[in-house]
Amino acid sequence: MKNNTFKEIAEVLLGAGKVLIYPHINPDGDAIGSAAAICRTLRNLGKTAYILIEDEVPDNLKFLDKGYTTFDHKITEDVDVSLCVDCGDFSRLPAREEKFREGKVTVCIDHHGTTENFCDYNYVDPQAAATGELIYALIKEMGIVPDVETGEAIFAAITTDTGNFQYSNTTRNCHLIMAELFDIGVDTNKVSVEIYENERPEKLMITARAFSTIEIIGGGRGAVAHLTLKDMEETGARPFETDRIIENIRSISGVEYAAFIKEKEPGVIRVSLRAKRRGDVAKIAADLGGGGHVKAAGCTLYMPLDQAVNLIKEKMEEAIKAL
Ligand SMILES: [Mn+2]
Repeated sequence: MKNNTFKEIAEVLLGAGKVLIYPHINPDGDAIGSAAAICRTLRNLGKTAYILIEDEVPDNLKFLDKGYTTFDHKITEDVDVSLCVDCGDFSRLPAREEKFREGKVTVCIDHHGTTENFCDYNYVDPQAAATGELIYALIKEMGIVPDVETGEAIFAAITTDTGNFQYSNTTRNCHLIMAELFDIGVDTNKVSVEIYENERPEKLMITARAFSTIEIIGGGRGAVAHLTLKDMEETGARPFETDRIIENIRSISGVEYAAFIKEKEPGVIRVSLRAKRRGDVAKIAADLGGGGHVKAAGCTLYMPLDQAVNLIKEKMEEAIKAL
């Protein structure tokens, strides 16, 4: 699998009149930040550019969308370039695949290790903490100094995919880019407040409910929490507002394995698993028909909630014994 160069991809974009940008489904900060940064850059160059989405942009990322995103496949015809960002295969843009293929040239910029070269031009770097890092390099290769708004989008991409520079994927390059963003005048505190201190009370209510169910198992090395459908209804929380609960559970001192178990529908249970230092949750998830990474994985179980909680506790106890 061979990457194209940023120079080759920069030339493709500079030669295009109309570009549609494709972030992955359930878009996160990296997907939206990367897409917004390149969309802004292309528009600044006088090109027609939109971000074609199939899911709502999460509330705390809406500030990045300055009229870039659209659900409308007819927004522009004769697309020169279909550019997918932070997204490595058609299963991550299912409702947009046909439109994506309509582009005269297809380009993929991504950092997922599982991404195969599936476009005409590809740049996939699993060492990059965020696709935003790659988009930043591409913009510079286009000969452009990013403006403040572009810089804010790049910051959003990198801060969210690195757990605000805490995760093991954080590199010197992430911090070098931050230094350059300061040089162009990005107010990182302002953007951080938008992303991280912009929650609805309902999110805190549902988080409190999940916390109240925390069980410590395996002699302190495991923690499990759960939520029922009723919890979601009574608090009025939105589905994505429980996304970060699992990281909070993992943050407990001494915990190596964390699980967050959520009833999506009666008998349909979504399980999120995390490992801290030594554990491997990919194995547990795969055993249960799911998948993911060594430190972050998940699966769906088709059984009553209490049964799912017990099953996960058993699996975790086993894994903790093997630590
Ligand atoms: Mn990413």
